[in-house]
Amino acid sequence: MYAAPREIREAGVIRTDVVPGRQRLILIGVAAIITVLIAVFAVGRGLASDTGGGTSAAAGPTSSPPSGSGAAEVISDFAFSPETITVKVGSAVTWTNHDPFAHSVKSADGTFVSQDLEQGQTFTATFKTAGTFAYICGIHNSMTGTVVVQG
Ligand SMILES: [Cu+2]
Repeated sequence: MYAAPREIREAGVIRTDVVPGRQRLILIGVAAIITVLIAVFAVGRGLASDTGGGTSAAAGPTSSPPSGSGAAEVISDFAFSPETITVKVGSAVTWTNHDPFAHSVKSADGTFVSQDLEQGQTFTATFKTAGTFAYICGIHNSMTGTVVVQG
């Protein structure tokens, strides 16, 4: 019963002796600066790793063609988007299936036919001659699209 009050008094004395007012302010200031620096470094590393990851992820799964010579088609909700895509001769068009069902790309004249594409899979066709190429999904024939290739 007598020990508890003494400990409290001792603790109070220790605090006052070891950390006087001025030193307390300095310590608080230094601690605040260190905290800010750590936060800045943490954010910087986070952003750097995010950027790196995004870049490698984009380059990884598909050898995506340069934006100047390639175009992207999305297969989603049982539709090709855009339904009509216009590219220049020599361009590649890459279809990516976003549906949790298999789809395929099958041109009316048979010049380009994909295998069945599961979710996340891609198919790329390169168009070396000008013309209008209609295509469908080989699994769901009501899904239609058109590639217009301009010379
Ligand atoms: Cu389909």
